[in-house]
Amino acid sequence: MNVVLHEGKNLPQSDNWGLCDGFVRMEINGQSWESSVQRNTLRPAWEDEVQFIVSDKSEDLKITLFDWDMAGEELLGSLNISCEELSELGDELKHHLWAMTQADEANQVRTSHHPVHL
Ligand SMILES: [Ca+2]
Repeated sequence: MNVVLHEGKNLPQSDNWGLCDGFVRMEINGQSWESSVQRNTLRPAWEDEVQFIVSDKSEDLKITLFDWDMAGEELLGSLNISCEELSELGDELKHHLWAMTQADEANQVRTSHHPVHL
């Protein structure tokens, strides 16, 4: 399964001396991937792509949004969506999913995917 991480918007200003340094971690079936860090912006544009090996469409893809900091990372929100739900999004337009994170309704991350091939 290929997942494309496009962009985020309305990220919180979580730094004292700056905006936000957003990055996203995706995990599924013991596989983990991290995007690049988009420094000092509330509207990051990652345009990163990752490929996961999926054996069961009912598995959840866990998408977690963080603010990068010198001292570590700060959790901003996360979302779980099953591969089945992703594949049911259907045509090209619906491949664009604005995923509302659960921790803060203002945090949004847009992902899209290509059809799941099993
Ligand atoms: Ca930061």
